[in-house]
Amino acid sequence: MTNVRDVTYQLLRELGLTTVFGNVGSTEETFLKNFPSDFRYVLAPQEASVVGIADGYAQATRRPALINLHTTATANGMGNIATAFQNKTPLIVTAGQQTREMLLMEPWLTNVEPTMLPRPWVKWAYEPVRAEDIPAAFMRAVATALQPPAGPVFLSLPLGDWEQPCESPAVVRTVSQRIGPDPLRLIEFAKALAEAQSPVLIYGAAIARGNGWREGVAFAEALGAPVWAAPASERAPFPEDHPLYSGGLPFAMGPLSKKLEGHDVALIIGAPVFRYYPFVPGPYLPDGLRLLHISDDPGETSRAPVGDSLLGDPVLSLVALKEFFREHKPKTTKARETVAHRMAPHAPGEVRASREGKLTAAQVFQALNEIRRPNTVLVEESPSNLGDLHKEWPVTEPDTFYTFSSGILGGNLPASVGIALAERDSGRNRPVIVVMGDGSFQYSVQSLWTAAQLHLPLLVIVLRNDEYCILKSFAVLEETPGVPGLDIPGFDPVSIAKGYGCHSERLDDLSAIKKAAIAAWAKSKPTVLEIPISGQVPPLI
Ligand SMILES: Cc1ncc(C[n+]2csc(CCOP(=O)(O)OP(=O)(O)O)c2C)c(N)n1
Ligand SMILES: [Mg+2]
Repeated sequence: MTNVRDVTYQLLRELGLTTVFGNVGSTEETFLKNFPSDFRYVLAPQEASVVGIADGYAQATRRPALINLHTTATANGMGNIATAFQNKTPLIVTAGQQTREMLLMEPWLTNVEPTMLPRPWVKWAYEPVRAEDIPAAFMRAVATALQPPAGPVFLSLPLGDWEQPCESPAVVRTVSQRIGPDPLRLIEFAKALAEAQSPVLIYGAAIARGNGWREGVAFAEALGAPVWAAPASERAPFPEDHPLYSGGLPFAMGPLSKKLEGHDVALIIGAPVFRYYPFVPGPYLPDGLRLLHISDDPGETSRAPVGDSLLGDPVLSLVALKEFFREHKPKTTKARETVAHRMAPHAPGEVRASREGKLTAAQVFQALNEIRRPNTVLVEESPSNLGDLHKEWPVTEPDTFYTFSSGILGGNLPASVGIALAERDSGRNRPVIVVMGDGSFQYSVQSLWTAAQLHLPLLVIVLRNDEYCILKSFAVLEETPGVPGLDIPGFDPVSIAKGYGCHSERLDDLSAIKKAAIAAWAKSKPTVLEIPISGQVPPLI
């Protein structure tokens, strides 16, 4: 007689979900009992790391990832679940639940309202009403996670359900992952662009997620319009060495609208309108600019404060739009200005030695850029140094830049672990580097243990300025002097990293940094380089 566990594992096998990213507790052991040898369990010693690793793995493999967390302790992973929701990463988040026999009186580890806990950051949350509904609930979870906009879903699974009889095999279904754009609306958009005197394109991360660099370049060249990256893009949507590339738009109203002055039609595709951060008053758009918007996320198309939207897959839309421009004479072949600060929403500093005698972040990035291969995958969570990073490290190949779409720290270090694992699993074996602020490094630092246990040659750069520098910039902008808690002296990243099983050094010399970075990618364990950098508070905008 087969039981719920057998049927569920067979379904997972058929769906190709044979890696479980997890952190186990008593309420999950019944699911994991006699763990099949064709499955792999990737343990991370804290839930935030589990979710972040799975997010990176799912993004890098372009496949859903399966997560198993511990009942209410799912809450420890909530920040990264929220990030995955905004990253549009399909994650099947599961968690054990106390046994149905005792749930009514709420024993230890009861997930009291399991479908409420992860909201609003999951597309669907469910606890099956009957044990034998679990396999079909998994199938529905996968279908829901994959359909656009993709995102995390949550299943709460009572621990006593797995041995329950379940006679029929699960039904395996497939769903499509792209929604075609309305052809009539597309004609309207194409006409507006063709008639424009000075069109401009704004490309978003969804183009990268949809593997659409080629299609994005082809359309931009056919139209002959400069291309901006949407503000704070979590993926690079366009080659940053292309002559039409203009840089990243700032993430504040006034400054953003200033950048678009002089254009009469803008098309933003695959991003929200717009991703802002500080409130800098100003118009959404400059006078005389008509905004067109394409996204496959109805949340984005409905909450846009300005512009006319079209719901549809960004890459399919680019392909369809290009057809209208076959005979078109491109208006331009070059961006108007040379790129001053690429994707970054705030300005880079100068590359020069600091007065304190410490290296600047820009010097470090310049050195790393010199020695890296073009296909090196860069992951980033280094808030105050973003401008310098994008200036010194142009992203010129697809799928070589990842960061979070949420601003919730703690997602990118574990994501880099998942990405490095995906590089190895896929056989691509591209080098992976993650650049972390010393504050950001702390939030999901446990993921280093997983990277060490998996023998991943991940290079982690920790920029040590002993402060939450970006918040000092914010305090200047917001005119809030005297805020406590912005200095973080006394951390020892090298000891922390060694404690998790990584190779680690503190380096303050550029040639030593270059040598250590090259060596890191040839190692069978992660390397963490702590690099003291000068304290400079760059302007936020
Ligand atoms: C989980 C989480 N907690 C707190 C914050 C608020 N926050 C934003 S930036 C920042 C400091 C980042 O410091 P660090 O990584 O050292 O970068 P630096 O600004 O020094 O470059 C903090 C605490 C956040 N965004 N996410
Ligand atoms: Mg810092």
